Amino acid sequence: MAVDSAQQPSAGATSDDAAGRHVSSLAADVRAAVRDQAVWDFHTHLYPPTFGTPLAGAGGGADPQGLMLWGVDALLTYHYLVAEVFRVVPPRRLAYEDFWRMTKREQADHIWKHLFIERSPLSEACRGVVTTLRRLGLEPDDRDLEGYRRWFAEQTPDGQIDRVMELARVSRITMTNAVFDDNERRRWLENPRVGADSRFAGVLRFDLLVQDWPAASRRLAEWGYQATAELTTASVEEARRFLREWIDRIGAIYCAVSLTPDFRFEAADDARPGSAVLAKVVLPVLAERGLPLAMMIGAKRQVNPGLGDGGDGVGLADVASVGRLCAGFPQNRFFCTMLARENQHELCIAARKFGNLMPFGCWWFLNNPSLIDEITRMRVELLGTSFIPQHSDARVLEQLIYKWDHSRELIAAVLAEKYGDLARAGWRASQDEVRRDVRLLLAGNLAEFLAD
Ligand code: RAT
Ligand code: ZN
Repeated sequence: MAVDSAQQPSAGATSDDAAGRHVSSLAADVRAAVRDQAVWDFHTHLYPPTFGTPLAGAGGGADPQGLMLWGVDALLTYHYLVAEVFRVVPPRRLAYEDFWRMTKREQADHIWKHLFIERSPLSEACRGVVTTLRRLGLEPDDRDLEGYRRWFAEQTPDGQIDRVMELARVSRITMTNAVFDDNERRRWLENPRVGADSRFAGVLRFDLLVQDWPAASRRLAEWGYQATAELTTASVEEARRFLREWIDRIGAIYCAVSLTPDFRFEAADDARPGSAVLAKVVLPVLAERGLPLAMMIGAKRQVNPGLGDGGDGVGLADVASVGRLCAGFPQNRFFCTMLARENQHELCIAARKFGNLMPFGCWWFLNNPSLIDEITRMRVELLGTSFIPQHSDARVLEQLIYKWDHSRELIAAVLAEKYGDLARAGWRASQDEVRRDVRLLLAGNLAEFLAD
């Protein structure tokens, strides 16, 4: 078909010149589209104030065990930074127990002193604190921790959620509701409306069920379900009842499990307890409810328990097992992220084979600029727009700001380059087309996969 003359390069100019001009305006369009598009954050550890908060802010009592973490002391005591401070003040100089005995404020002082004042905060997690303070209108260059504390003490938890969501342009925050966590479980049982905040979406997370069925069955039995260590027909029925009840209580939009690198799935009749629980309990209930399962695979639990949440390591996972689940359960949908850099290519290939597999995010130790750039680039090359490029994994509310600022910049740079390559190949994406694609990446793919 003939090309419309209006789209032809002007007389005297080569089509390469026109493509070059297009590419430079395109880069600006892409950056604007990525900056403006509200994101639905697929996976966080954030909660609304109804779950209690250790930092009350203006007007209100603090709940020391509260789950909503926010404020500068919480930012500084993020477990990524706890791990980093033990590199510069090793346990032979400050024992783990002595660190954990300190108050949050003392821990924050310790981290601030050693990671921000006595050396420059160059790591990604440190830079994140700096970006966050600046975008909140504070001046990180002042190095005034007490001043930042005073500012946070004047905010309310609820108002801070709105402010942060606006600054980060996050339209919805997906929680991680860990049913085997007694503190959280109690809050759901005591207040059925604890999760009723339209800014947040619930996710039922049940690692123990798949990772250690005998231990999970003991908890279920304590809670009144007739579950036994042996996965009998009666046990399967009771475990299904447990899942259905908690999916309803939480209003879960999907269910989730974190699996260690040694996780294997061979076949539906696989005798391993984890595989059997997936095949007989989890996947049938999720198929019946039309909910996907998110699998996060590759964290080696508690390689160094002294570091608490920061003590997990990473290992190579088995992508073939994920492929077998997708093939064996075509009626189920799977989100998947893996922690090892070396798994990323194979996971993309698996996603090319199985339409019921949606790769997501650059998780935890991969949530660093060089790796986000590499992984996003590879995913675009192999999957086009059909993946979820990032989730924040924020544990502290204000982290949404830096996690999304930093990731947006990287995603935009990769996309600008890819649209440029496409223009040089002869296909110029319009501004509307760019915005459409960015919407898919930052919100639409997730919404469509959930709704399927
Ligand atoms: O990234 C993290 O904060 C980890 O501690 C984990 O929470 C991980 O993301 C998970 O969901 O297990
Ligand atoms: Zn997480």
